Amino acid sequence: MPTPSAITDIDLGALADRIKSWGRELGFQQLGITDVDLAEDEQRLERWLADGHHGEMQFMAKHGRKRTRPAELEPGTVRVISARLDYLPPEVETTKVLGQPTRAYVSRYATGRDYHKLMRKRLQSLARMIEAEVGPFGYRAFVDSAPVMERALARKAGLGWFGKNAMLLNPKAGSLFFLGELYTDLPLPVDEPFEHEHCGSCSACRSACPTGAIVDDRIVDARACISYLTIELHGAIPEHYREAMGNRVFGCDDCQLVCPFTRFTRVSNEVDFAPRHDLDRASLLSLFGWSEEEFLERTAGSPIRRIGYERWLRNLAIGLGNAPWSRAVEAALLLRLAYPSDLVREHVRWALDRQRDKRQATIAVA
Ligand code: B12
Ligand code: SF4
Ligand code: SF4
Repeated sequence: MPTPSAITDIDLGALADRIKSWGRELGFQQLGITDVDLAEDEQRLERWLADGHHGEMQFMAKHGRKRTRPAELEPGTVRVISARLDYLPPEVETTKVLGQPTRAYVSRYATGRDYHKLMRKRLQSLARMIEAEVGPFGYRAFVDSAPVMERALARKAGLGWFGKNAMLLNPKAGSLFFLGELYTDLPLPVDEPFEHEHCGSCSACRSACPTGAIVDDRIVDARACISYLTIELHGAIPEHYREAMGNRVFGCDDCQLVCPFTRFTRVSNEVDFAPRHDLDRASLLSLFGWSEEEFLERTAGSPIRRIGYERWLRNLAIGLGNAPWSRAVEAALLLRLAYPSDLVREHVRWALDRQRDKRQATIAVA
């Protein structure tokens, strides 16, 4: 943080109100302010790590307590401004695509442009607006880019509660939103933490999770989560999860789509989040047919780019293995049998075996 703030003559309560209204002008749907005490969340995180739920995500373990102690990450931090940005584009189908096994399901946060840059820019604009009012002050903007405990901070800042699916849920907006933060040295008044838990006796998310990744209320074992398997995991996807993945080729939304609060989702008209290249509706075959050049060109600026072409083919091969038998699917898979990557070839072989089994079953019935 650049300099300690000269805060002596500032009405901090009025400033907090203005920060929230500037945030909304900038396009955020909600902002809240919290202190930096995450002692309870720290214990839960340590338990989660000790249980190995982070799998290969070493970035979750390697920063010591910086994740749960904001002032250790950014010295001087006494408050965190937490911001929510809704992302579901209008007229985008969800469950319908999931139910069509020849189409690819890309998690709805990822069909348009990546959110990180957009959100960070807005948080920086917010900081500049504050600076124009109070002069130089210490701050740093984060969007899932550093060891920050975003959901725990958001809950403390009053933005929502932890659903049984571990998502931060807002009673009036569901959970299809991103979170970002401004760490600051301004001793702003804090908001009431969100204490009320609205899940009640519902457990729809736990029953709906295709791979049983929600191992307890509010606890996701990432190693079983389709989001982790398709985005974070670098190697082979364990075979026992492949069938359950269905046509989900990048991320997974099931535990949110079944949630009764998702009906309160407010659609977003952000141009950046509008689906590109039909990623909200494309067939598995058309995406599997993309060349590497096409992949690189069409995923420029998209969250999908991060996984690279090899893992993209790996994920799509699983989707095709799960699709109903067709000559076209078998032919497309056969073409990839010579692809120069063991990872891709192994998933293609698995998919071809599934397709052949289904072909034989089809012939037997006929
Ligand atoms: C690692 C990670 C993942 C991992 C692990 C997920 C997980 N549940 O931890 C994987 C790859 C699986 C993943 C998947 C997804 N992720 Co993610 N992920 C993260 C990341 C980087 C860290 C999360 C973390 O700290 N996990 C550790 C666990 C221990 O913390 P936690 O999940 O917050 O759990 C808390 C609760 O379990 C709670 N808890 C447990 N028991 C109890 C009891 C009580 C009484 C209370 C109050 C709390 C409580 O304690 C924990 C700490 O407080 C954050 C960004 C960030 N820097 O924070 C994004 C983030 C959480 N992910 C996000 C999204 C959108 C997703 C997906 C929806 C993407 C997709 N569609 O595929 C899925 C959803 C899966 C799910 N149901 O959680 C958003 C969530 C927004 C929201 N509304 O909640 C975040 C915040 C990114 C962002 N900037 O917007 N993710
Ligand atoms: S994102 Fe999908 S796999 Fe992960 S916990 Fe939710 S429903 Fe389960
Ligand atoms: S589906 Fe039910 S239990 Fe799960 S988060 Fe939503 S309200 Fe809570």
